[in-house]
Amino acid sequence: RVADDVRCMPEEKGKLPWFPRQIKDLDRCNMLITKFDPDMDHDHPGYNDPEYRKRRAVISELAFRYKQGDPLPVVEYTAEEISTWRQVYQQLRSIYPSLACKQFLDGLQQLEKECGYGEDRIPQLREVSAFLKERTGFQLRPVAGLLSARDFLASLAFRVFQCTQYIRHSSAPMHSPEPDCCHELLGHIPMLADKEFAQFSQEIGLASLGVSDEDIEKLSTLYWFTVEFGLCKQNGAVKAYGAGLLSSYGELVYALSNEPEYKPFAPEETAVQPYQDQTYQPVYFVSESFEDAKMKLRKYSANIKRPFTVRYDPFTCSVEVLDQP
Ligand code: HBI
Ligand code: FE
Repeated sequence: RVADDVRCMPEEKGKLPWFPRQIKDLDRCNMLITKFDPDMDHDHPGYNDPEYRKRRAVISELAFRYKQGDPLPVVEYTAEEISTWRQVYQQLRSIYPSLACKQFLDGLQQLEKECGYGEDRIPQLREVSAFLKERTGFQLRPVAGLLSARDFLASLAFRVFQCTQYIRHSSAPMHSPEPDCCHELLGHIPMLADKEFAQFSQEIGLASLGVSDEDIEKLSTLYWFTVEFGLCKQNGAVKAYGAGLLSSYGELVYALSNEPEYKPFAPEETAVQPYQDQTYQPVYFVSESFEDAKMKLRKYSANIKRPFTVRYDPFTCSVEVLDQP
């Protein structure tokens, strides 16, 4: 019993927070944040729909039971779920060509050609994960909802993307308070098929391993303003690459209108910018390119205090810890 209590202690003084060393350890990175889930959040569009909540419980169970290395669960989506997907797909697809960055458009085109993307069916995580693995080495694992920032970022260190498998409520196809498969499959997956972006994502993950809660907060904010809501310059125009934008018609149009404020991506400043998870962002950060963003992030990460350095070994899918005192 004592050992259990110790393991559950948040962060003891002077002790490093636990972090995964091997891909198998991600089975322990499963701390969910319930603030937006349909059983807890009274404003969730599915809160008063027992059928929806039952369906969510079934899909959650698949994620809870999943262990690293298992085949990804297949969900047979209902006609109502596919109809929600179709509405989201059609509406967003029509504005991508003018507003999304080139890497996103390339990725989406490949997914449509080779991975069954289209408005008529919801792609299965299993086929999408196999597709990504071939392109960039990223793979998916199912997750039941919003994860703690520490656990979510840690999985990126192993090129594992924790991916929800349920869909938003049919009464609100254009908005979801929490990540759902529309957000993951349309917002994140096309970007994760890009080598440079995949590298950027893994580096945020590696930078997060074993750091303090304050540094997790900063990295999480960096993630928010890049991977979720980032803009970048391309041929003199500003385009979207953030998944939160690319999965929300309203915010995508807003972000690229002349209403919001733009600032250049600068990690020291971006990491402490207050952000919004209830409505549109008041400010967006614009990167010169992914190469540039990656270099700036590297410089920032090198300055985070940590009594060791980490190196990812792709042959064993594990993290080597060096210079530990
Ligand atoms: N959990 N399932 C899931 N999906 C995300 O995109 C996600 C998350 N937890 C935290 C998070 N994103 C980010 O906002 C950062 O805090 C890392
Ligand atoms: Fe996301």
